[in-house]
Amino acid sequence: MFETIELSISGAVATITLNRPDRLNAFSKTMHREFQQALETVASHDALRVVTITGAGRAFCAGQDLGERQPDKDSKPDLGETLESGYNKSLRLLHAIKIPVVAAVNGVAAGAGAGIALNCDLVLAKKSARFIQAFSNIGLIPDSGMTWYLPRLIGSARARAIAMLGTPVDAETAEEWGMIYRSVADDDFDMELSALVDNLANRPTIALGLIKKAMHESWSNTLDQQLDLERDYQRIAGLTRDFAEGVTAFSEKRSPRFEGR
Ligand code: T3D
Repeated sequence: MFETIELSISGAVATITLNRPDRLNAFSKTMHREFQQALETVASHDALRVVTITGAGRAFCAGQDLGERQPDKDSKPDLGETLESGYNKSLRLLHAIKIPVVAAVNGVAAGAGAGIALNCDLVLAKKSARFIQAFSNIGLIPDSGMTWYLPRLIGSARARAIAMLGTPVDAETAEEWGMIYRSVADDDFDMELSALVDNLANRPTIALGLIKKAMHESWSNTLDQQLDLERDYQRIAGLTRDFAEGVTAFSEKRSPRFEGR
């Protein structure tokens, strides 16, 4: 169905694989379109409880396909327009997904490739992976939300340095800095990923979706606004079957069987 990505759905778990390994999964025009279609499919699939995004081959994603940005002396590209219809549209779709999205960073994540990973809810990376704010190496500024996320995640000093210098950050350092959730030994990556995805898929999905939204909105809210938001979202969580099951399981001293409802 797709040329540049793979979308597989197995039970409650969807996996989107960026699939242009000979270009390190760089985003071509077709890939932008297909990635957006995959995100829309996932968002509208009621039975899903977790989504994973990963890369085929040795890389996660090398950002924009620079083969499509070769200089042309007669016309200059409008990168504002390509961002709006490409990464910005995708990231808005990604944030609107009501279930957890895991970035499984199997190798280098550069430019907007790093951006896509850091926009996901949890980032699990192989120890050998690197995150590169490659933008300034080619005369651009970080996009895909990186000027927003980086100072918040790792502090302004480090954010400015890696954005201006394009210095690669290895996965262990990324974890230490709070840029990603965890880095794991390459040999353990598949096992750790599957345990993480399995755990998420069996947790109370509606609550996880509300946690995702609440955490995201907290960046621009005052404490007072956030207390209001917690009141409203907790009201929704309190009406779910999973809340009833959680309390019943606690009283019966057994593990809860959450259904995501
Ligand atoms: O344009 C807009 O719409 C605005 C939005 C921009 C968003 C952005 O993402 S801008 C940043 C674009 N990305 C980059 O600048 C990263 C470029 N790539 C690299 O710096 C390096 O390839 C890596 C550090 C990612 C990996 O290095 P390495 O040594 O492991 O691999 P390599 O040998 O450089 O790459 C392997 C192949 O993939 C190679 O092709 P070849 O020689 O085997 O035919 C290389 O050209 C290709 N490749 C890697 N990155 C890209 C790419 N081809 C097209 N576009 C790429 N981004």
